[in-house]
Amino acid sequence: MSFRTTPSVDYVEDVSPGSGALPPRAWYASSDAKSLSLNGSWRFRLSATADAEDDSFAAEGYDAGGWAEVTVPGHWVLQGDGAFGAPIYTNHLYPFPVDPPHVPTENPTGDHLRVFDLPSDWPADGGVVLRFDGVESCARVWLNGTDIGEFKGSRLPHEFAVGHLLKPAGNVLAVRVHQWSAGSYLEDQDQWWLPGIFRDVTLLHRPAGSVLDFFVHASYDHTTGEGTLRVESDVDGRVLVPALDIDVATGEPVTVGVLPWTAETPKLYDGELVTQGERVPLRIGFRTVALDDGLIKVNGEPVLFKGVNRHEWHPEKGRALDLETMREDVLLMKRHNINAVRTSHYPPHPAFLDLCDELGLWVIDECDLETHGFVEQDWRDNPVDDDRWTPALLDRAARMVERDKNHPSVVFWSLGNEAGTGRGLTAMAEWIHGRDSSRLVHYEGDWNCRDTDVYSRMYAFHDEVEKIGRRLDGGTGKRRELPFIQCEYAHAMGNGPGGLADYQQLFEKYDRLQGGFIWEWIDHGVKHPELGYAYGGDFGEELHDGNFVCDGLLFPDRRPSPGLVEYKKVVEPVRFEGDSTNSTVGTVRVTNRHDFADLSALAFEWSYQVDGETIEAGALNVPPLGPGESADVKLPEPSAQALGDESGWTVRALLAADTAWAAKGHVVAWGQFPVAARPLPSVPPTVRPVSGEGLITLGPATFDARTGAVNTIAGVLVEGLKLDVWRATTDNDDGAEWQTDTRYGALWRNLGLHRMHHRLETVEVGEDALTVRTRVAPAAREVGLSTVYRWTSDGDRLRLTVSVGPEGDWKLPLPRLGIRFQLAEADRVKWFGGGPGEAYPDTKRASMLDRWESSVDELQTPYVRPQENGARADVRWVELGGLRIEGDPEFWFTARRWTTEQLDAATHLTDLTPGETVWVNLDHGQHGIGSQSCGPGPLPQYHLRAESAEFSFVFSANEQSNSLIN
Ligand code: IPT
Repeated sequence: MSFRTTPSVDYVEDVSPGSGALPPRAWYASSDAKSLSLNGSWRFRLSATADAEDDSFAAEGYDAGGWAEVTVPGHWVLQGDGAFGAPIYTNHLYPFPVDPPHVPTENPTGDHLRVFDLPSDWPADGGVVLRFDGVESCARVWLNGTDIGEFKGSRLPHEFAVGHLLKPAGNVLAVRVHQWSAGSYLEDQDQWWLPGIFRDVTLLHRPAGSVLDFFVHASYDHTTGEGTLRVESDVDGRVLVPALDIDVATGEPVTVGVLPWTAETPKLYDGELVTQGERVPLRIGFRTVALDDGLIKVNGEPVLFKGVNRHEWHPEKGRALDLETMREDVLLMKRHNINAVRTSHYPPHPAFLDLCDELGLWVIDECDLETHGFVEQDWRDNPVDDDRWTPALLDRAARMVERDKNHPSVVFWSLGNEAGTGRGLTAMAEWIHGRDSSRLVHYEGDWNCRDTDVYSRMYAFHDEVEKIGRRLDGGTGKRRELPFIQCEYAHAMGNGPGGLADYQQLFEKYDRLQGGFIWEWIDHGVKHPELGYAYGGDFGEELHDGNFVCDGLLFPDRRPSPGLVEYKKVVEPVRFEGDSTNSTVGTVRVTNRHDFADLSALAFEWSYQVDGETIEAGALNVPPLGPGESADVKLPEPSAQALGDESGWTVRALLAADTAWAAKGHVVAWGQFPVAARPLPSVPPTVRPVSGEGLITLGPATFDARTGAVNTIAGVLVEGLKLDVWRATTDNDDGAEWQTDTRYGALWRNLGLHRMHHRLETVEVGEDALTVRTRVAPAAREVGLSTVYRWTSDGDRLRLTVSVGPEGDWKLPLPRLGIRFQLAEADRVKWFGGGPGEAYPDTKRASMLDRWESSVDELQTPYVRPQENGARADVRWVELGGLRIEGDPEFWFTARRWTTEQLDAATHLTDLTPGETVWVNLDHGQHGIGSQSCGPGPLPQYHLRAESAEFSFVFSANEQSNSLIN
């Protein structure tokens, strides 16, 4: 065998999809044919360029003993502790010159080597296929010294026939992987660039007469309740479905009564495809997807997508996900009332789709295609509009459709993401429509919907969505006939997204609006020894997009963020509405908001709270309403009525029995209905302030006589109490760079709201009050807030009333409005108000009124880039640090072990070091959150306008002192 000394690497920049691979086909796991996983430790050598090394390493007998090792599946840049390069994060910019199909000379190239024996029971007959499930971005493969081909299409499978090359022992599999290739131009998704063999490598025995490719057609006729099954197979055989008494030849249709598959009721029938040489398990779900009457219907019913965009992500393994992690994703989605997933922006590991079939999620399966970086040159030379690239596009479409066509969960094929428009996309859509008429085609990039079966957009603002819902948006004739989805909306970057409930209301109101998919599922933070989680720029990238890669509903460690908890509440499939006309003897209207399931899987509970304490609870009888049905259900009359206290009902829908995705008792939906309003705290001003030596005493408090600043309350040191309007700006406050007039983060800083001056005007010791008049204003500006602190007491309790009056022409909303102070010691916190998690004006549907308890540390929400977080809404009272604080009216409560300024300056969580003291904010108002990091800002009703305001807090000694709580 001879090897070239300077190997040709022309294939790297070749726009063609590759050579040598077998035609694409269905992905399945055989019941009886043998397979051998080649995952594990491989020998690894990294070169700086594609042609640095010759191909002699592929020869049998090559000694790679001196090479490093990497784990397959994996990305080499996430292994070797930095010895193998580093990840690069860009949103849409290509991290190399746009010079298609050329890629940089510096092209990290990883030679992978694995020597393996066949198991002793490996059959001698038949063929063998070598399958790669995912390699980024281009690979060339040799087996036992023979060059068997090269391929591109990172998140797509490639198979090679290798039976003739194998021997019982000492097989040498050599894979050369180039980080950059012509294929990189088609893979400009907003994510980390992560080269490597990141999905499984498997050897599949192919017995004589085994299955080649097959297509399960399983439709459902909702008018008859019958399903029709027909399995097309390249190799003839029989199709068995014991539970349905089906035993038919391949290709033959059979119609029987079945239970349909839906995401809510994922009924799968186990079957088998049996050919002469192989048995293949089938999991058959009967369902019919159609565009009917301008609506997306499954089994005759319109569906409402409560979806999420899912990138594959693991903080240590990147896109090399294990089965447990995939399962965790699906379980978390199901437990949060999510019913749909868009596999942004490439076909996922095939096992993920098995889980969607089994546990029930509607899937938009998206092709591995994005050319977003061409937007920088007005889409000139866009590969999707250049015939030379069309074979590569068609290859990608075919590899997706053929691999995934047997999954009932897949209802849409998506051509790709952010690739502009062009003939190549049309060719893909035509091919897909021709190959699989049982599903719909999605693509967002063409608002004229030339090639698609749905009008899809991303980040459309609420008002435009409403216009589309009302069919007042115009557009091409074809578009006007189509249903609408938001394939991306509600950008979950940092604190947020806000405005979810307002979108959901629109989706539920207008038939044409069939829901949407939150951007996105998980923060792509990379676990980092010094930074906690790294994001763009942390690896010294030449170009990067910072923490735009951390915009998920899950933190990198898969802990749900408040955004996910909010989404769960907003899309809950049971709605409870109170009857405000009938207060004490309540009636609640229960609506089944499922598209398919009745309520028989749920149990219902009621409870009655007085002053936040549950005093009675019981089961609630709700009829097993069908989808869309409502019933008025009477709440039992509570036997005890605590007069004079705030009271109200809480009702819950819970799983009546264990399901495949959550245990019995899991709460699916809830509602709360007030009965008696809270009596506001009143403190008769019976005690007069007394001036002493440098101090003023008023009831339980002492003040600095010169400044009027409070020193102690009930013996507790209270430092630096003053008006506060600043918050550490959120990603949504800062807004995306392309948004102009509403990027409040920068506008607030420019105005100086983060460095307000407090000018003391007067300290007035009156008959029954201590009054401190101030003016709070930023340097260099004429606007200000006249701020009066009025302190009164009844001897035991101390009341502070803050009156704020804006002066000058305020053009901006305020970030927050309230007071802040410092406590020397505080750890446990108890409160009666919204919880358990944080909430802001447009993110507070999930905030449940109750009594809650937490430590100060647990109040923090760990956004990967630190920012305002952790406020608790509608707080009636809070106890911490030896004080009890009641609000008139309710307030927003925040406590942290660092200042807002420290939070604002931090770039990673590891920048935040707890100080000795605890900083407390009690806010009368918070500005909304919105989703402006890639969408609309907070809707006007959630703006905190600079207006006159008055609010009070009543301080007293916490009877259960801090040490007792601990
Ligand atoms: C949209 C992309 O489709 C998605 O991949 C991601 O980048 C998201 O935005 C933002 O996080 S493109 C949008 C900038 C119009």
